[in-house]
Amino acid sequence: MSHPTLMPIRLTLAAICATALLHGAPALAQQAAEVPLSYSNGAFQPSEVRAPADKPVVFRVKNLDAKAMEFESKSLRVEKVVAAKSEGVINVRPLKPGRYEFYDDFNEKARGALIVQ
Ligand SMILES: [Cu+2]
Repeated sequence: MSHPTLMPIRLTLAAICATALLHGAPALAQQAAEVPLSYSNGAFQPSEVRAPADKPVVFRVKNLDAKAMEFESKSLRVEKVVAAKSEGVINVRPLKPGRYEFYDDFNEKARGALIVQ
């Protein structure tokens, strides 16, 4: 099936990507640190993760539970709902060394921390 209404959006995205490449957008050029995390039985696994300072961070949160969770952190300034049995990708700006706590906003007993050094 064709989706003619999607065409202009696709073209726009392609143009933005091409522009970013031509100008060497720093956010894209800089290698992000990937932080894989699982969420199961209402808890983060592991509950403490690490990332290097001064690099963008990409959380990959795999929600193994049968209900949605919301990955949230005030210090990281992020919040994202991750549906049941799916993965959420959360991009975070480059960080200074420190401890950044996160939690599930739907279940505040579920807590974890990102240690940046
Ligand atoms: Cu929230």
